[in-house]
Amino acid sequence: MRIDVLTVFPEMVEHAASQSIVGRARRSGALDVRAWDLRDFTADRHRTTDDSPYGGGVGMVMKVEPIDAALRAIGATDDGGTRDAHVVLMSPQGQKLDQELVRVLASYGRIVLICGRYEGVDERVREHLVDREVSIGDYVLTGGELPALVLMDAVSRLVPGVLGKGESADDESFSEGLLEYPHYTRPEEYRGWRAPDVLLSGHHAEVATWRRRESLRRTLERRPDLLPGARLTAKDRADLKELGANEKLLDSLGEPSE
Ligand code: 4F9
Repeated sequence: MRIDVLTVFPEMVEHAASQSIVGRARRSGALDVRAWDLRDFTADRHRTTDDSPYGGGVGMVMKVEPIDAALRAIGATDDGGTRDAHVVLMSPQGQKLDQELVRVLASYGRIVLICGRYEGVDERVREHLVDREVSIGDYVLTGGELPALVLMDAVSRLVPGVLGKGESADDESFSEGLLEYPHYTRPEEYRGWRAPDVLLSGHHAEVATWRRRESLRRTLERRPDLLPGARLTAKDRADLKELGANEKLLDSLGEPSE
């Protein structure tokens, strides 16, 4: 998969995307990530990417021309404006990123992430140049670079060849729509804090049952809003009832799977 990032801070994106699993995937060829400096697509002596807002007011607005020029130069759109990539504007006004949207974005062969700044991006970028706007949550940031890196991280781990064999299993919990069960590793006891005996028992079936129940317990306690969208068996429902789920919640669950 190819991911192009348009930004006024290409070093920030380049640095983050050269580390860890994304960095390894780039070196292996599974991912082609390119950070572009919007200032390289300006035509004036000062390489201006933003300007004061028409109508007055504080702050600056990101200009449309460098973004349009960059999209054409990198082959994301042709001269007729036809898109050869899925173009995303990182914006607090966009659709909230969740694992379902991550899967949609991972299905494209090529995406372009445009990093705006909070004061704003010329509305014509939204109107004519992008396919969708994506937000990573309801808080104000100084720019779209960190959101772009969050999106890239989440999408990359679904691209074939990015995760190794041992790394890839853990999408399961979220694809089931539940929170992860608790994890423990050595030592068995630390300052009197013991790891649960069942995990040390070597009984694989009991471990699996315990983990499923803990996933259900956690989701019920912390994120009950996830339960109606989760894949639940008849046994899961019975466990939820035993864990104290109320009637209203139990009624809101879909038909059992399996
Ligand atoms: C973008 C915040 C996406 C949340 C972009 C300032 C942003 C953002 N999600 N904030 N520029």
